[in-house]
Amino acid sequence: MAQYTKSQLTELIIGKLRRNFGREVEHATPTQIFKCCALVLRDIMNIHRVDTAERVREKQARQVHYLSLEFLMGRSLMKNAYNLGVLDALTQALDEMGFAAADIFELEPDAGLGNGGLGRLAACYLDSMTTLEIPATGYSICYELGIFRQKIIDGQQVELPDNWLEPGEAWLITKMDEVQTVRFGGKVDVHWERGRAQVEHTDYTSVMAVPRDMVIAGYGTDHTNTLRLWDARCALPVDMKYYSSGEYLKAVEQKAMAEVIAKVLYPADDHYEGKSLRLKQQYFFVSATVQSICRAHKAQYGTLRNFHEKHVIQINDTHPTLVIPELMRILLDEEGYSWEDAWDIVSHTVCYTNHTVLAEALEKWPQELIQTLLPRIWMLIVEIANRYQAYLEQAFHGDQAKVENMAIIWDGQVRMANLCVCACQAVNGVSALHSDILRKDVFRNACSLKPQVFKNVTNGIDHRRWLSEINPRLDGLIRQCAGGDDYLLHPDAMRALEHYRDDRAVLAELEDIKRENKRRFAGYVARETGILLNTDAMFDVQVKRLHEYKRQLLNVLHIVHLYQQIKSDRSFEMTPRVFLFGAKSAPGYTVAKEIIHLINSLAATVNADPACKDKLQVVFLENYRVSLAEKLMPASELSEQISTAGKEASGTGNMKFMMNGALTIGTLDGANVEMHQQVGDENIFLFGLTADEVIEKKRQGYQAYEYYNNDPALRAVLDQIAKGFDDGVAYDSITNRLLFGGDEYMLLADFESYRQAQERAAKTYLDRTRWNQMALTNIARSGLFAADRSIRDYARDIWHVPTRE
Ligand code: 26Q
Repeated sequence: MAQYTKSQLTELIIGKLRRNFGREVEHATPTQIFKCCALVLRDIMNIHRVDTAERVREKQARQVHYLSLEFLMGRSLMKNAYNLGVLDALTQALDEMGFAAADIFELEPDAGLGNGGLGRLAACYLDSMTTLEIPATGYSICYELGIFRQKIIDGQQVELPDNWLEPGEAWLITKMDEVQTVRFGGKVDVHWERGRAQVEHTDYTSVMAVPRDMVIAGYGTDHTNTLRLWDARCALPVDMKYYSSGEYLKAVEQKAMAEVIAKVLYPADDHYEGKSLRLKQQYFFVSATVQSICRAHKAQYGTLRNFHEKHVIQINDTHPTLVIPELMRILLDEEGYSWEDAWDIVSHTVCYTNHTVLAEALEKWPQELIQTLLPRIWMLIVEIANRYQAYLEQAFHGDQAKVENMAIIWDGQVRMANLCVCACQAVNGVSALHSDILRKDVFRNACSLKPQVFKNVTNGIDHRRWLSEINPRLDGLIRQCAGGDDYLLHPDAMRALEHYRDDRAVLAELEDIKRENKRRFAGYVARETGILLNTDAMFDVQVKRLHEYKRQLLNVLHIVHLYQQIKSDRSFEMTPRVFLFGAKSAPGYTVAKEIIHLINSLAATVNADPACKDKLQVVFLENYRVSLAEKLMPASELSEQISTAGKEASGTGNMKFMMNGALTIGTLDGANVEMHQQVGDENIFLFGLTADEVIEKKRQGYQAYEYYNNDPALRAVLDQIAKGFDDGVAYDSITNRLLFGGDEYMLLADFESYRQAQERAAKTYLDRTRWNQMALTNIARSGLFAADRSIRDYARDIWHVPTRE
């Protein structure tokens, strides 16, 4: 790998400053310095990019295309410097110019092009695919506004626009020579000529798709990949030509449609809404992507006949499903292939990852919407659906219940997951339990026909970012114990830490690292909010999107229980705790917003009560995002992973906590199951019903209020929440939902078990040696959750591409 020294970087940055801003260092603003750093690293990566592209072309290598409506990239400056091996040199160069590197890094806006888990997973996977030298491209939309900025005003969430492009677009390169055109609406006529269908599409609206590429650097390699973000522009300018030819309205329409498509990321996660703009976004990005892959392929091979040998398309949840009919369209309408030949290519190219089993998250589009917006795509979906239906009738000997369950079009709706299952040679879940549920429940009928299609790839995280980069002292300790930096490319090497389980010096160092990280985080919170965190207390953290199934409310029930004990018993002794929450709610999700309000009401009361001093503190952290998580994970001690068993597909926050030495309190849900397998009963605080028990209890007729009647502590907690706290806001709508609304996520059934697990955690925390040993074991065994492992699984079992050793 080419290396850059401090003085080389200084020279490059100063050069940029002069050329792009006409400034000398003495007169440069920090933002200008940030931009110049980004441009300098971008140049370096671009040189690698050209070489990589040439190598891939020469080798005629098989390529991965990762399609996702979300890439939650966060910040890139420190990450790119780290991967390029110039982090120290850059830090020194900045220092010499009179700027603190940390301050410059802090200026960068998060690229928040995602909601949560699914989007962050895509970002971690880009890093690993690149580090493992897989020729891969990510594709998404260049949203002008990423996930909204959350402000808490009077205890409630308010959404503000997130304008990340200034100065975030320093990383992007616009490729005007690779523009594609995407067609919407209009009329389609098919007529037959000499046995071949001739498709005529008229009266459509065109939108121009402009690639804005972000180069991705791998760690310890010159291999680079690209994240291609499609921007939407008007295909034709509104000019006099159109005014006079009667095309005036068409031109205005085109401009309006183009401008809105890439405007904003939909901020709902795990909840599907049948909005036509969302469908436009999906087709826009899918069509531009498929056209661009096909164009490059034809330029190299002159034919699409070998397309499936050279490309694999990974569909990140059902959001890019239209890639299936779009590729069919190109092979049939533009290449003139037979249906059978086209289907053979498509079905050997696409793979689908499912990220949720929640019924409300499964995408179903009204058929009229697809029909009007995408008339040709609709015809192709109908043909795929009819052929599949015929196959199912035969395979299930006319069992109508099964045929209906797997149908692609039913009741006027297009079911995207079934379209994926029909077309894909590989369908995978994201944790062992989740993949089991897919096989035995969600896709049981499809699985009975083709069991070999259904696979598991347990999620993973970029351990270089989520450990080494954000927790440098822990990184140092691991290097010391595991014999150097080998673990950065071989995460299993972290296991070596276990030899030091009884080493008092190592345990003391672990404790000291956590203490320093807590203080640093407390310093940040104090500067940003004025709130002083008690750093002697256990940092007990639940950060993730706000959703009922994730049960932030169960955490609240327990906190209120602690508060009531403090208030009713003056001599009540407890392990001091700071409860930290961070969560965005979908703007239209009323219950979730009420829960945020409740947490803030509770926090205000507890924090103002002298009885809680040095014992109990509750803080809601505003605007939880990647860059905040990076500060918080190293400072966390207890990780709350308390979803109703069977509902959280995997979780990835759980892995970030574990790698940074927090202990988990959790249910046997998602990847917690594998975590438990790794560390054993003694190194995790498990509680609650299992996924099977949840189902069994519902079958028997679960009655939430019986728990209220039979448990006085729980009753007191719910009564208090119904009445509310010092601010006088009542939350009976929330308690009524639990008591009389069925308590869908079974909080009351798990409350007592959760309380006991919390008691075990509190008690263990007082035994410092024991706690530190548990933390050490968790870190040592977290290698399984490195994204490198996940990507090797995909490469071997699904993509069939080689990886670096
Ligand atoms: C769909 C249609 C219309 C509008 C929005 C959506 C939409 C958007 C985002 C639906 C779902 C999502 C995001 C889902 C998600 O983040 N799922 C999480 O994926 C993680 C990575 O696999 C898992 O770890 C989490 O368990 C899962 O909840």
